[in-house]
Amino acid sequence: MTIQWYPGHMTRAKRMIKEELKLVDGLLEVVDARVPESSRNPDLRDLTSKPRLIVLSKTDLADPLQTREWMEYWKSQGEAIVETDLLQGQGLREIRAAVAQTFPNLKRHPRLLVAGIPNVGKSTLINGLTKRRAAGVGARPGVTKGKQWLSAPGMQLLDSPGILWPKFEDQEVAKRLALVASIRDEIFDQVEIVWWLMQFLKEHYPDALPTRYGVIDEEDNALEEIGRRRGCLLRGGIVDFNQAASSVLKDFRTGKLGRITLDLFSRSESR
Ligand SMILES: Nc1nc2c(ncn2[C@@H]2O[C@H](COP(=O)(O)OP(=O)(O)O)[C@@H](O)[C@H]2O)c(=O)[nH]1
Ligand SMILES: [Mg+2]
Repeated sequence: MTIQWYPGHMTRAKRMIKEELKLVDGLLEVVDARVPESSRNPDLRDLTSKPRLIVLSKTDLADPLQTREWMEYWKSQGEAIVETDLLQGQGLREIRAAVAQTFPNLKRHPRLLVAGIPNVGKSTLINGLTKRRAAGVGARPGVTKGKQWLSAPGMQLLDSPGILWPKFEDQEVAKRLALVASIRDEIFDQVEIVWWLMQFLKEHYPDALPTRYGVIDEEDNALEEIGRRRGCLLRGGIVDFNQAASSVLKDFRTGKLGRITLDLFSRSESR
């Protein structure tokens, strides 16, 4: 689903984005509301000074209180930002209004690039704005063919999204990005990132695991306990940790553990 980022990939992605940015009047930067800080690209600001609208995606999966804090903070920084639940088509009208407001004097519809790191919802956004049926959603980013413009009400979109590389400034950021499937989980052992998630939940969302799996008495063996309760068993009744981890991961990604934000506003160090 996602691509592995080697330095060569980043260089190529950066070159492509630079070319794409020359063709547009501005961009829609898609950011996952569960990782509003970790899923932003640190170099984007240096690449262009063209107008940018931040589109916060997947707010249906994120903690609404955290989303509000991040929104208020970014607005106080002068950023234009819209929150969306793209699966429900929520926020599209607000995006159109914000775009119209950003380019009041343009004689034609503004041309925009939809950009973001993998899996944040770029294709879903393009489909929503252009009212196309789910073409290419979730697909592995492929080779870009000749550029075309897609017409959408009030704007023109470049046909393929700009794929940004994530920042790997520390292992925690990388783990959060793996949890939301923006980088390949194979970078880590799945048990390791799920273990990290469970510690995070215990500290910041203490009801999440008990609500889904029941109260866990033995904290040290929490994953084993969950595996046993979910029937993730090998021959002889031994718990299959990989299966248990992948079941917790799936529950997190589909919102079954509740609405959770991994980048907590209060703990952010970039402010
Ligand atoms: N729950 C939820 N899922 C979303 C939302 N937007 C996109 N998705 C899902 O996230 C996955 C990745 O979306 P996609 O548009 O392919 O991301 P891209 O890699 O940035 O183009 C797909 O399974 C989408 O259905 C959203 O707002 N809420
Ligand atoms: Mg895509």
